[in-house]
Amino acid sequence: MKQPVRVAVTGAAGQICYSLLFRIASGEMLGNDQPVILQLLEITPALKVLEAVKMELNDCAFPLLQEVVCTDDPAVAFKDADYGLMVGAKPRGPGMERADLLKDNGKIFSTLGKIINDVASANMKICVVGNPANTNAYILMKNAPNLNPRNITALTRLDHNRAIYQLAAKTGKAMSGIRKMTIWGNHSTTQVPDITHTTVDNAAATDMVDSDWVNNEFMPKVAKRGAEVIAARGSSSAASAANGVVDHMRSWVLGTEEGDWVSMAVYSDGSYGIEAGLIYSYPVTCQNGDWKIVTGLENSEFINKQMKASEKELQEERDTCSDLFA
Ligand code: NAX
Repeated sequence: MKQPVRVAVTGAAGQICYSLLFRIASGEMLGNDQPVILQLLEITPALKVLEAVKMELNDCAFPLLQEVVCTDDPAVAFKDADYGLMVGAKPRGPGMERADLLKDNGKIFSTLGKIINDVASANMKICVVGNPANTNAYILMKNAPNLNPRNITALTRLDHNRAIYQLAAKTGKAMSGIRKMTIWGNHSTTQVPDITHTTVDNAAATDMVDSDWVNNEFMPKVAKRGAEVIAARGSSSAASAANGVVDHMRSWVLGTEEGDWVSMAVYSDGSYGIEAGLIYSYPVTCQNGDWKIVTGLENSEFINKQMKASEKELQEERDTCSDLFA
């Protein structure tokens, strides 16, 4: 039996976590031979609900679940954590500007970054989910200089999976035959869902659909899918977001499949002309617990322009929050 690993999860009494925690405990995220200790963080008023989540986790009798810690103290939640899933954040309320959301949630991530810097292992692998995810990851990174910046990532796998579904639905092919989907940029409506290099049953996706559908239906549909779910459900995507986190971490820790890649928002090294240091979504392959940006892809002028627009949005978000990091 492997040694248990510690998974810290914030916002643990919320919607996404009500799906996510059970899938981590069942072994779907880190492998069905990997025991886990869950270290769950919530704000004080949500601790009672969190206790109920703990009761339900225990009542599942998951063989891999060794312990569940519930706390409102980030220093307890992140102590010696091997993985950090940063879900906790405020949702955007009525009449709230994007800039207000940036400021409010940015503060959460600057505070947590400082605490993580002191108590967590320098090798802790982090996935930021709370919005604005890329910029929150950037703020956390700037406040946690002891951490390896390569280990601070943000979630765009939900967008990636949404894109696979849209292409499968359009072509009438199985999702399992789709490889090399790409989401570039920010987890926002400026994201760039890109099928230029995608294959469907080993054939080029671009030969199966016309560019008018790609540019005017597929791209906006994927980028605005979150809003479509909110409009139908009354609250934001939860189970599919949790599934995105499971996929993101599983690919990172256990590796991507030969001949495929996944989308992750990672620390930019300047690839594809994007400012180095931004947390930007790229196609990546993963092996031995590390990710690598796929290089050398030829992009059209149209895609390049969209990628630059998403980079610009990230630069602006960062500049709005510059008081939250040195
Ligand atoms: P909920 O409002 O259901 O849950 C959030 C939880 O976080 C609440 O229980 C709250 O008490 C807790 N929380 C707030 N501040 C905290 C803090 N400082 N420390 C610890 N916990 C704290 O939201 P949920 O539906 O779970 O969504 C969580 C976040 O994910 C939101 O910011 C949402 O916008 C974002 N999303 C990100 C997605 C992505 O692909 N990156 C997609 C889904 C989702 O929109």
